Amino acid sequence: MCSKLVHFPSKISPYEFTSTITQTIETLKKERSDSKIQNGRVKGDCVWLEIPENLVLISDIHGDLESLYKILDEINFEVFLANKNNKIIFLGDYIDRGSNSVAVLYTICKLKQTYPQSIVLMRGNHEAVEEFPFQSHDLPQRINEYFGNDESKKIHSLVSAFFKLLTVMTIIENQILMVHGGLPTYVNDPIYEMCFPSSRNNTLLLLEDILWSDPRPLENKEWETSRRPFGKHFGSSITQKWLKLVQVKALVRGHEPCNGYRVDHDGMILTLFSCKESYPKFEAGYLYIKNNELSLIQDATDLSCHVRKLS
Ligand SMILES: [Mn+2]
Repeated sequence: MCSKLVHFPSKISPYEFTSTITQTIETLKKERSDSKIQNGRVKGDCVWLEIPENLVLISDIHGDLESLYKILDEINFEVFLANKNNKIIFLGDYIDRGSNSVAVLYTICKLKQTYPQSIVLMRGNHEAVEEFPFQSHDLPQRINEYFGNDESKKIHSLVSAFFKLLTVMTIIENQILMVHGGLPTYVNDPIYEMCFPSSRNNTLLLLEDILWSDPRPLENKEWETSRRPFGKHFGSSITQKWLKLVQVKALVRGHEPCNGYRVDHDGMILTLFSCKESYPKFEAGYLYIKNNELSLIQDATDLSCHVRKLS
C-alpha cells in the first residue's frame, strides 16, 4: 500500500467519492475555461506543454490500484508533484478489468485536486463508452458493488460527466505527442479541428481514431479495418505525417498490453502499458525522464531507454 497518499480512506464513502469527483469536474472545467495549466495551454481537447523539469507518463491502469500505488511510491510522488514544473501525464484507461476501478478513479481525482498544475488526465476508450459502446465494461457493476444500488446510478452519471472533461491529446512542444490509442487518418487540419470543433460529427470521427486505433506495420496502404469494434489499424505513413504536422520526434500511446513498452513504426511510436493485475502474462512500465534527457531524444527508441518496469 502507498502509505503516503494523504487522506486516502480504506473505504470510500459515497459522499467522499461524489464530492471528490464533483470537485475534479470543477477543476477541469476551470482549466478549460482559463485555457491554461502551469507551463502550458489547454485548448478544447488538447493540452500543449513546454518541456517539464521531470516528466512521468503512466499508461493503462485498468483498475489495478496496486500497480498505480507502486508507481506513485517509486517516483516519491509528494515531492515530485509539489514542484509545479514537473508533470505526471496519464494516458487513459483507468477503469475496467481490474478489481479496484472505484479506488483508482478516486486516487487520480484526488491527485488532480491536490496538484492541479502537475497532473494531466487524458481520456481512454474505456472512458468513452457513451460515445463508443462495447461489451465487457464493468464500471457500472463495480460502482454498484462498492456503493450499493441506491447510490450507483447517480454516481455513475457523475463519473460519465467527469470522463467527458478529460483531454484527448497532449503535445510537449518539439518533443512528443501523446494520445490513448492512435492517430486519425483524415480531416484536413486535425489539430485545429480538435481545438475548435466544427461539428460534433467531425469530433466523433477524430475521437474514435484517437481513442481506439492501433499502429500496425502496413505495407502499400495507409490504414485498414481494426480487429476491435471501433478505430483502425494505421500504418507508418500516417504516423510520419502527424509527427511532421505537430513537429515532434515521437508518438507515445497506450491501449495495447506489452512488456511495459513496445516500439513501432521504425522508432516513431512508443507504446506504454502500466498495469499487471488483469494481464499476468505481460509486464507493467512507466516512463520517467528529465528535461535535459527529453530534449536530447531523437525518436521513440531513445525514449524507451527511460521506461522503468514494475517489479
Ligand atoms: Mn484502451
